[in-house]
Amino acid sequence: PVPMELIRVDQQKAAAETEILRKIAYQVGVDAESVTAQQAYQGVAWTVRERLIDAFNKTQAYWREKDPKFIYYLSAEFLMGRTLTNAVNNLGLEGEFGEAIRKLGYSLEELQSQEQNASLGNGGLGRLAACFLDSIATLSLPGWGYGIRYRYGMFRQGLENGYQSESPDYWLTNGNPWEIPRRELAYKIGFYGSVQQGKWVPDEQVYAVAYDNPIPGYGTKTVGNLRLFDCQPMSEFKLASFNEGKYSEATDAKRKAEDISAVLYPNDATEYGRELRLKQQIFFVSAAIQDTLARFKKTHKDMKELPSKACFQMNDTHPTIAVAELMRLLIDQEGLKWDAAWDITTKSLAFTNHTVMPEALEKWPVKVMAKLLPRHMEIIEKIDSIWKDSLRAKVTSEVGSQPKQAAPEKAAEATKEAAAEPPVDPVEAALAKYSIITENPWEKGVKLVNMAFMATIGSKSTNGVAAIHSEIIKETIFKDFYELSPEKFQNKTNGVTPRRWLAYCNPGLSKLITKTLGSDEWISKTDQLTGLKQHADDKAFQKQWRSIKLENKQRLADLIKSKTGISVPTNALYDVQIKRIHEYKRQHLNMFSVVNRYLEIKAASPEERKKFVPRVVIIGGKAASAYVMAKKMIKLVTSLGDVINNDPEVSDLLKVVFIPDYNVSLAETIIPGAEVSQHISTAGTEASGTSNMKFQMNGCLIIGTMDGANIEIAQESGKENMFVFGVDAKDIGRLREERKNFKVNDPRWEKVMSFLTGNTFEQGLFQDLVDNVNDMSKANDWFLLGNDFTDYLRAQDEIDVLYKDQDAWTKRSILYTASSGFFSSDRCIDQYAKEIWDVKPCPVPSS
Ligand code: DL6
Repeated sequence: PVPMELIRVDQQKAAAETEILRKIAYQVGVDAESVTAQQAYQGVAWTVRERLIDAFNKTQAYWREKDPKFIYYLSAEFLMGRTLTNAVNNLGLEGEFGEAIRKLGYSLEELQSQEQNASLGNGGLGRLAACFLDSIATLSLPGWGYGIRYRYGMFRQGLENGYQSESPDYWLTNGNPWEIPRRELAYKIGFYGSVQQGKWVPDEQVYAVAYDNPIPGYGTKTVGNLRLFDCQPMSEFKLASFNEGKYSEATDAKRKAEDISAVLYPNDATEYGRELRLKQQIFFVSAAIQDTLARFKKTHKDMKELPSKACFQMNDTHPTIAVAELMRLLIDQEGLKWDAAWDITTKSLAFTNHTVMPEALEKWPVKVMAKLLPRHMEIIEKIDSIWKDSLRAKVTSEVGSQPKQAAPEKAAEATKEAAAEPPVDPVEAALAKYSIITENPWEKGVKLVNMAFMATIGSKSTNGVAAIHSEIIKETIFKDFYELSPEKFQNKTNGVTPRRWLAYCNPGLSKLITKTLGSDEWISKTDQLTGLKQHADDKAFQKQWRSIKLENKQRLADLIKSKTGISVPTNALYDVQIKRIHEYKRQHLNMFSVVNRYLEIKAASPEERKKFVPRVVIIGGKAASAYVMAKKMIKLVTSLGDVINNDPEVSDLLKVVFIPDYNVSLAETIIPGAEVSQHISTAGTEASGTSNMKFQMNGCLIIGTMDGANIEIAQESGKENMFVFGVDAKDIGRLREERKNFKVNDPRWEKVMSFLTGNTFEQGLFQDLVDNVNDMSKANDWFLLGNDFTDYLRAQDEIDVLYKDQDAWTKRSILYTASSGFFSSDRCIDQYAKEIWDVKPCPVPSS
C-alpha cells in the first residue's frame, strides 16, 4: 500500500492557495477568476476539510490503538452554528489560509458569512452541547457526541405584521463540507410489533446511517467527533405498488422513515407528532449504543468491562430511553442476565437535568410507549417493580411509624372518600412517589412514564447545571431520590467555549488581551484572564478597551440596519436580551421598563430630556410555535418599536429593536457589541443560563436576578458590580401563594398597564398579556413580574447613573472579563471528566 504520509495533504506541504484553487476548479467546477463568495467559500471549506480529516483520522487511529475510556455525549440537540472560522483557527491555519483567502479577494469573515448555520438545537441546551464538544477535544478527552442529522434545523423566524412567522430551515442547500457520510455504517432500528418469547419482533424497521462531523480541539492535535444519524428506509419503495399506479403507497415507508430525521422538535400537538418525537429519541439513542457496543466488542469479550470503557452522558430527558435500550441490548442481544445488565447500565449512564419547568420534563403515556416500544415498556415495568421492591421494607417501616389517628375532620373526609374508592394499600401509596410509572394528575386512569425518574434510577449520577439549580432539584423534583442516595447528586456549573465566544467572535478584544497578558495562553487557560485586573484602573488601557467596544457597537449597528432597517446611534447604551422567548425569562418585564422610560421621556421638558442616557434595547429569540403568550411577547416588542422608534419627541433617546431569526452567528456579532445584558428570570426558574457567561467574557455588564449561574457570576465579578434586583428564590413559593392579595405598590406599574391597554395599540391587543400579570382576582402573575417591577426599575436607574461615568463603567467591564475564567467549558468538562465520567486525556503525539 502507498504510505499514508504520501497521501495526507498536511504532509505534502502544498500551499493552501494551490489546494484552494484546485478545489474551486475541480470540486466546485468553476474558473477561479470569476469566483463568487459562495464558490470561494466552498473551495476554502473543502480544503480545510482535508486538513481536518487528516487530523481526525490520526486521532481516531491513535485512540483505537490506546483503547482509552470514552465519553459519549447523547443529545437531541447540537447547536453548532458555523464551522469555517472555528476550524481554521482551532487547526492553527489562520495565517496560511488568511493569506490565500485575501488573494481570492475576500476575507475569512466574508466567506464565513456564506455558510449556513447548523441550527440543530433550540437554545442553551443545544449550544452547551456544542461548547462541550469543543472542550472535550481541546482537553484531548476521548469523546464523541451522538445525535440526529436533522435535515431541517430550528425553524427560520420571520416577522409578519410584527408577529413571528415560521418557515423551514433547510440548512443543507449548498451541501455540507464538514461532514463525512458513512453510508456503510447503518444500524437497524425497530418500532411497534410485539414481544415473542421474551424478544421483540418489530413491525417496522429503518436504518440509522452515520455521518461524522470532526471536531477540532484548540492547541492540540486531537480532533473529536460528532456522529449524527440520518434515517433511511430499509428499501427505497415498493415496486409492485408503484407499477400498479399506487405511487403514494409505494413511497409510504420511505417518507415515514425520512420524517424521523426531518425536523428538530416536530410539533407534538398531535398524536403522530408525539409518537414521532419518541421515535426520534429511540432512533438516535439505539443507533449510538449499538455503534458503541459494536466498537467495544471488536477488542473486548466481556460486557462487564463496558463501564470501564464507556460512559454515556444523557443530556436532559430526551435521550433517557437509553436506560431501557442498553438493558434490552445487553439482555436480548448479548445474552446477559438481568442483574448483570442492570449493574453495567447503572455504571455506564449519567444524567444531566437542565430545567425545573414541568413542560420540559418528559413523561410519555404508557400507551404510546407500549405501542411503539413494547419490549422497552416491559423492561421499564420490570425496572420500576424491582426498584419499588427494594424500597418496600423501608417504606413499610416508615408507614408503620406514622401516627395512625388522622385529625377528626380529615378522618371524616377520608371515610367519605374511602366509601367511593376501593381501599388503597398505604405502603403502595407511599411507594408511588418513587415510581417511574405514575398516574397522570390531569387525566384519571392515564399512566405515564416519568423519564427523569427512570434516568436518575438507571444512572450513576444526576447533576444540575448551576449551584442553585443543583440545590433546587434536590429539594423539589428529585427530593425523594436525593434522600435515598445523596451521593448520586452533583453540581456541574455550565461553561462556554472561550474560543468561539471571545477569541474568535471578538478579535479586537482578543488581540488587546493577548498583548496585555503577553501571550495567548488565556484562550485555553482562562484563569489567566485575572491578569487583566491590574489594568482595570489604567486610563490608557480603558481607552483602548472602549475603542474596541465602539468598533463592535458599529458592527452591531450595521447588523441591525441590515436586518431591520432601523438606524441606531452608537453613542447610546446598547442593552441586549437574547434568548428563547418565554414568560419565565420575562422579556415582557424588560418591555414594561421600556414603556416606563418612554413615558418618562415624553413627560420630561426638552431641558430634562438632555439628562437621559440614550438607550438601544435589543431583543432576539424564538418562541415555540405553539406558545401563544410567547408569540404575543414578540408582538409587544415589535409594536413598542413601531411606536417609540417613530416618535420624534423621543428621537435617539430610546430605540427598541427586535432582531429576527436569532441564531449562533447573530449572537457572535451581538454579544461583543453589547454593553449591558439582561438575565432577568424569576428567581428559581432559569437552570443556569449560558449567554450570561458569554456576555461577561466580552466585558458586558449584567442586570439580573439571583437566579441560575447569575449567582456564581456575581460571586466571581463581585455582586456590587452587577445590577442585581428581585425577590429571592427561597421566597418564591410563599409569594406565589400570596398573589391573590398582592398589589404592586408603584404608580408606574399602573401607568405601564394603562399604556398597554390604552388607545396607542389596536383595541385589546395586549389585554391578555396584561391580564396575565395583573389580574390578581385570578391569582395570575405566576412569574412575579409585579413583585420585581419596582426593584428592577431601580436597577435600571443604577445602570444609567454608572454609564454617565465612562471610566467607572469601563473599569467594571474590564473586571467582568477578568473574572470570567471560571465559566469556560474547559473547566466544566474537566470536572465532568474527573467527577462523573472517569475519562482521562489521551492526547495525540505531535509527530
Ligand atoms: O444547561 C443549559 C441550559 C441552561 O443554561 C438553561 O438555563 C436551561 O433553560 C436550558 N434547559 C433546556 C431544557 N429544556 N427546556 N426547556 O433547554 O439548559
